[in-house]
Amino acid sequence: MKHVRSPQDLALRGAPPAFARTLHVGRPNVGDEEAFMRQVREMFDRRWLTNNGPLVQEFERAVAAYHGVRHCVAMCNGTIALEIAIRALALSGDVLVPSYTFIATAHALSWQGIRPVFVDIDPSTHNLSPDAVRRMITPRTTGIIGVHLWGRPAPVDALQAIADEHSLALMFDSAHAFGCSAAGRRIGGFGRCEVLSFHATKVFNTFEGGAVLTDDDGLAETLRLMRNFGFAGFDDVIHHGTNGKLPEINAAMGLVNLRSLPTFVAANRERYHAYENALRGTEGIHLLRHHVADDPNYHYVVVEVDASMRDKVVAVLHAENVLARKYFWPGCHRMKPYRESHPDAAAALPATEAVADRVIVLPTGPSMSIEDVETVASLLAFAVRHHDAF
Ligand code: T4K
Repeated sequence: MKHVRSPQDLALRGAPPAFARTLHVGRPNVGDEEAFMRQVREMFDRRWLTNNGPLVQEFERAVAAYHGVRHCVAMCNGTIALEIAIRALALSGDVLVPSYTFIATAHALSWQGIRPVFVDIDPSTHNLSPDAVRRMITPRTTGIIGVHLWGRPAPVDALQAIADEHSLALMFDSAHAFGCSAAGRRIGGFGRCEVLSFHATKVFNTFEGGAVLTDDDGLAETLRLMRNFGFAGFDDVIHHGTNGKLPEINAAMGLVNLRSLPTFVAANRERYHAYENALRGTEGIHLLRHHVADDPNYHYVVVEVDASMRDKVVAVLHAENVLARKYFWPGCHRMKPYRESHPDAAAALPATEAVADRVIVLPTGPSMSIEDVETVASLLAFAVRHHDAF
């Protein structure tokens, strides 16, 4: 087997790792660097660096058109975009969220005095379970935040039906889902609004950045006011607000990367299928598959192994310079702030607990060759087969 050695040879026991350079989950995708530099030079000539400059406006139009929505309100990162969207929707009391998500989804609520109520997932999709959502609704509930985890669409229709039935606001954390579709419908137009992240590690990045997408004109207007301290003119503050503005240089990166997005997604797709082929039939490794009707960005390659071996397998991969990640272990409800405020949450989250103990996210993207993918898959299979030896 190419590059894969016996347990005695593995780096854990002192041998050099399989990869001379580290393979990261989330290595940034960068489009045409020269085009970016040209945009930056023009930006300096204009001396317009932030606050709704021409690049931000062009970027917002492009992202809105790409997602087929009326409004894209760009922000400085996805977390601030979540916070501002939550406030603009006037959520309060309790809001239902998955625990199996990045911590920002929960923090965006608790940061503003709203209690995240952690809801279990469907273990086959890693997304919110509509039945579990129904069970957790109380008179204190004001909203639901669905997460399209790994770019797999959340159960958008079922969540909307529940929200309508109980008069709850529904929004989505779509940080992973740039360019994804749910059965032919592009992510971006579901619920009252959807929130994107353009962090460096995402399929589409602006260094840091985020946005709220919505078809609601009134909501978009409120979001725009809130991201700029509530200013309606030079001297006129008509709304509470904060500083959520996206600088021009980030928008320049976004405009350049948007042109290369099809290339990034094609590279991800090819690597996903290479993993699929290499791991087909391998006992003890389950690759999370996409629904045939969806059109994913393939940015996260997610496998599950038995919980008893997961950490050992990750340690072997790390020793081989494959920086696989245990996203999103241990689940938000087990992170210190929520462990303290939600001591009994685990009882309602059996699928979350099981999945969080099983998942490994593998590196992918244009910076890896197909041969790299095959080597990582071989190492993974090897580590699973021999986990008892470590
Ligand atoms: N909702 C969800 C569901 C999210 O996943 C996120 C963010 C958000 C909301 C909030 O959006 P933002 O406020 O971030 O826009 C990361 C990211 O910081 C975070 O953006 C992301 N989700 C989360 C899934 O992952 P870390 O701590 O794992 O990332 P970091 O900085 O360690 O980078 C991961 C790997 O990427 C590293 O091993 C090295 C590599 N890397 C990273 C950077 C920044 C590079 O090679 N180059 C780089 O420039 O949290």
